[in-house]
Amino acid sequence: MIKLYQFPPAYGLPNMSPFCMKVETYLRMAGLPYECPRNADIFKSPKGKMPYIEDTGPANGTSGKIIADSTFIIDYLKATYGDKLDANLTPRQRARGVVIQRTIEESLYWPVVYSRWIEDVGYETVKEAAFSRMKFPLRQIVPVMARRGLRKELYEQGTGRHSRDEIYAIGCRDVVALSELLGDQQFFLGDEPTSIDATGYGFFANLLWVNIDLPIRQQAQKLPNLEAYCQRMKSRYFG
Ligand SMILES: N[C@@H](CCC(=O)N[C@@H](CS)C(=O)NCC(=O)O)C(=O)O
Repeated sequence: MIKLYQFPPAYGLPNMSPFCMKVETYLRMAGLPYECPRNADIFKSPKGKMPYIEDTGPANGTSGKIIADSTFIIDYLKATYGDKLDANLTPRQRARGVVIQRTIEESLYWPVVYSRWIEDVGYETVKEAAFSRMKFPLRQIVPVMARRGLRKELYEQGTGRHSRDEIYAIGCRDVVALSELLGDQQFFLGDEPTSIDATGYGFFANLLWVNIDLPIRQQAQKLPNLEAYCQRMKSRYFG
């Protein structure tokens, strides 16, 4: 059995973490049974981040193999259970998938983090969704510490050194480019879903369907193919 350790669902989405939602989406796309243990503990994650998985294999009860990081998890699942989703991709499509993934996860991710954690309107929304079930005084202390940590991370990564306008210029440019690459196709690499769509859905659903009314979301809302894409993924895999 595959155990997916991740944050609890929030905002009516499977997960408020696009990386967690990516792995859950992939598991559904690949038709792999999984369970999400309650109270997953980020401090038990080998890389100190969510998601991670434990795979006890077909013989449930054997000591589980633990893998952290959404991309390495998907690599492991492909190697262990087969890779029907991407089997027929051409080298050009694979290359396009890598570049789309990097744009979403390594570039667009940071303006999204900024809008959620640094902007007051975003912070109030994530605070309510992620921490309101914690006991007092943790629910007051933990979000402040998380915000401080992410501010530092943004600065060290580089995005946090730009002005607000510059950060949204980066994010909006990524959103427009990704919408253009999706075009009128059903999925990012054509009319059949492939593993890159786990990333696409995890991120764009989190951008479009979490009510944080800031420039990056406003930009995505102007591009109807992104909304249609998310609806398509939702009804196919979470319907
Ligand atoms: N490269 C990692 C990124 C995972 C990641 O950044 N997870 C965030 C949530 S979106 C997290 O766990 N943050 C908590 C922290 O950094 O303390 C992956 O692909 O899984």
